[in-house]
Amino acid sequence: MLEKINSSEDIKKLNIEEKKQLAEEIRRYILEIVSENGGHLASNLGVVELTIALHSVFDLPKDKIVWDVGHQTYVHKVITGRREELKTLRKLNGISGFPKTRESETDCFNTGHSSTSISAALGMARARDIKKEKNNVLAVIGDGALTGGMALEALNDAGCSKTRVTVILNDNEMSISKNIGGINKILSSIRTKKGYTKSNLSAKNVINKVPVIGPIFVKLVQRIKRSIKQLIIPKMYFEDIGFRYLGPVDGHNIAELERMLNISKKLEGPVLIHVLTKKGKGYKIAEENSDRFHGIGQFDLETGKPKKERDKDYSKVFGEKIVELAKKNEKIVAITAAMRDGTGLRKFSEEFPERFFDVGIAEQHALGLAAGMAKEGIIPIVSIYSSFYQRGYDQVIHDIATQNLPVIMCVDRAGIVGADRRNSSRNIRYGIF
Ligand SMILES: Cc1ncc(C[n+]2csc(CCOP(=O)(O)OP(=O)(O)O)c2C)c(N)n1
Repeated sequence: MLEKINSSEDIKKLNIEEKKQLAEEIRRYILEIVSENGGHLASNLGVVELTIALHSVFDLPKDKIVWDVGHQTYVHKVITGRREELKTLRKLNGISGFPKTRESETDCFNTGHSSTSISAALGMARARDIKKEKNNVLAVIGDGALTGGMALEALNDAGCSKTRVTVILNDNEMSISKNIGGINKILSSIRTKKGYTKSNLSAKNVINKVPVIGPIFVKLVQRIKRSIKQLIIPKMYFEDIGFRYLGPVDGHNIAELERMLNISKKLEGPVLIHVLTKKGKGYKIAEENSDRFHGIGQFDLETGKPKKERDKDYSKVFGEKIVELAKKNEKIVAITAAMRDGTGLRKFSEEFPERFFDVGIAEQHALGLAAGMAKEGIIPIVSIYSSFYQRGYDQVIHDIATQNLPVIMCVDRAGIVGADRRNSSRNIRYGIF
């Protein structure tokens, strides 16, 4: 099946059973490549059905899909004519592991840093309206990336915009580690309320067909339903800020996903589809250890064990040292922006849970938080990858440096980094893990 797929058009010709088979073949293919080359595994295994459904319903490149972070686009690349090239992943001059507009016209926007997709999609949708065109624009964003301030700023703008744009929330309850924060709590409460949208939409379609009285009745019923919904689904956050909320939908059920996507196409204004997926889906070892299989080096497919043990690197030394120092000085706290394991802070988080702060993918906030703590005599150690420090540039200057506050900033993955050396002209990622 896989050999026959060279573009979205080929996907559209398949029936559901064939698509299911294709999903399994794509999983196997990605597993083989990533176990050999290293790469982002768990997130890609989680979006196989979602990507197939998106390509079944939408027409790329006319329709635009902006993938947040972009680490989950291997499936999209396989489908859009880059199946063989994917074998060059993480090799010199090889294919990029992220969307690259110069690689394919179906990659409509370059990503890498988290939480940019809703802004970009809204921008593309507004541009479409100005040009009086009709195409669909979507952002696919994870629940982790939704903790980033930029995503929340964009939701705020999109929600009241009346612009036809769709946000697909790929909710697998994980960032790299377990996702955190208040919005994640809202999502947890919605996750369990399956099937609301289904009854809501089908009832609306039937009643709407009754002449004159139908639409008035629909409005009344909707108002009542909305109040009931407020009771059933605590805090309809997305509807309250102006989105039409669809879901939650099983992200591994292609037929159900296609049905939801087709509904979204007919709706005006901003829509959010809440898709529930399992990180690492289909490869048990990754399902059970999705944090370790988020981004991984070469590993043995049978056992899931790494082929090479990690050398003692900066992060490891840092992780050991900070624990040693924290034992001697109880004012030391550690702050991470969703990168506990990558920055070597796991041991610290286990030994000093009350002095460890994972703030989500929120580098600006991490630095602002550290500034506040330092002002009050605490010793905050903030560890962020070099590339992501860019997000907190203003906070470093405005909140920390100009007030001369003693915040200790540790820069992980600075310079040219071993396994990250995808620095050929097409793959520059400045050392992002
Ligand atoms: C600004 C920024 N900070 C940190 C990262 C590192 N990072 C890459 S993916 C990821 C987790 C994303 O979680 P989610 O959006 O839920 O996607 P999933 O992998 O779970 O599908 C993180 C923290 C990043 N890419 N950009």
